[in-house]
Amino acid sequence: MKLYHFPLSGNAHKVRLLLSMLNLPHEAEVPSGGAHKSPEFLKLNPLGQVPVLVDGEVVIRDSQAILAYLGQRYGGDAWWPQDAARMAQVVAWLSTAANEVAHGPALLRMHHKFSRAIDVAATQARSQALLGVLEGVLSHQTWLVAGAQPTVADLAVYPYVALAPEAHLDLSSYPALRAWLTRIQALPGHVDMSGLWRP
Ligand SMILES: N[C@@H](CCC(=O)N[C@@H](CS)C(=O)NCC(=O)O)C(=O)O
Repeated sequence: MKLYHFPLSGNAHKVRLLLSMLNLPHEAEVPSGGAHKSPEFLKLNPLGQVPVLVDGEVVIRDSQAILAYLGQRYGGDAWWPQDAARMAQVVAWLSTAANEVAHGPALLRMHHKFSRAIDVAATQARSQALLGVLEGVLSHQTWLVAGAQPTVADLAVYPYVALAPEAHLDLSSYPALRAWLTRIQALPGHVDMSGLWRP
């Protein structure tokens, strides 16, 4: 298996986490010098973005899609539930990762860390609204999809929330959310990334 990633990409970090937690051997490659826009790379991902996973003949772009693939193929029922209702709950959080998280904390981090021009007030408001929703959910359950074990939903949402300090987001008024971050960081196979919130 081969993962194309950037070290500072929260989307790639989701995949690094699951590969490590599932103990799946893989090589990792960082497309450097704009190689992610080269004709060769665009054959793997026409959007010219990381992460991309190549598993034999299978090529998958998009962090959420990769989590679904790895969870279903290698993770068993715990990471990717087979029950239709629970699977739908996982997919709902994958969708949240691609929408509310991407347009909230992830975008705010792009602004503060990489000087991306954005509507800061609107993005802060979206981020705070999301953190409030997560706090509410995690106040009465351990994982984003209720159950004894984490699913890929947790890994999809985790990186850009855990990177809150780089987005200049204060987590002090979200105790349940902070406890969830700590639980994820305590999972066997958790891998570090620079900029992550720590208790
Ligand atoms: N929806 C995609 C977004 C991927 C994405 O935005 N990748 C960024 C790094 S986090 C990237 O490769 N940016 C380079 C570019 O767009 O040129 C996913 O979840 O994987």
